[in-house]
Amino acid sequence: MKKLLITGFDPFGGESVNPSWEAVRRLDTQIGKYELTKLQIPTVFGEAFQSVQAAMRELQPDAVLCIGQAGGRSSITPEVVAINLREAAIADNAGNQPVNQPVVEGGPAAYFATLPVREIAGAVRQAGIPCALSYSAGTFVCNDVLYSLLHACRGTKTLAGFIHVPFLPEQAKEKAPSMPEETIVKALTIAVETLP
Ligand code: PCA
Repeated sequence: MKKLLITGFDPFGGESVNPSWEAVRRLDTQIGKYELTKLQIPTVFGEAFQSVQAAMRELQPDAVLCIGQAGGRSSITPEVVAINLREAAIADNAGNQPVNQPVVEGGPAAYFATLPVREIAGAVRQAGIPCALSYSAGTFVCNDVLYSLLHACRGTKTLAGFIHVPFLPEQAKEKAPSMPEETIVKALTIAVETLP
C-alpha cells in the first residue's frame, strides 16, 4: 500500500476541541490505496510544520494531507493555494502573533497544492456533502503549514495538500455553521479514496 501522513490540529482560540483532529483520529487506518499514519500537530507557527517534517522523515510518505478547522465555513474546503505570509489576528498556542512576516524568507509568493483538489471536491459533493474549493487558507497556522509543506515537497513526487473543515455542532455559537463529526469523517474518507 501507499503511505499517507494525515494530520489534525490541537484546539486553539479558546475552543476545547478541534474538529480536524476529532475527525482524523476516527478515520480507518486503511482507505483506498493508502495506509494512514495520523498525527496531531500544535497550533503554533513553525512548530506545527516541524512536527509534520519529523514524521515525514521517518515515514517517507507518498502523500501528506493536513486538516484544519475553519470556524465560520459551512462546507468542506480543499485549499487550492498557500501564500508566503504570516499575519495572525489572534495569538497561536504559544502566544506568537506575527504580522507581515514571510513563512519562508525569500520564498515564492505562493504554491499550489499538488493533491487533485478538483477531483476531491467533486467526489465529496457527489456523496451529498457540501464541499467547495477555497482559494485562501488564511494567514494563520494552517496556511503556514501548507506553504511550508509545499515548499518542502517542491520538485519531489510527494503529493501534498490541505483541507479545512467546519466547526462541530457543539462549537457553533449564535447560528455559526457547523457539520456533524460523522459527516466530516465521511468527507475525509472520500478525499483519501480519491488520491491517486
Ligand atoms: N485552524 C487554524 C490553525 C489550526 C486550525 O485548526 C487555521 O485555519 O489557520
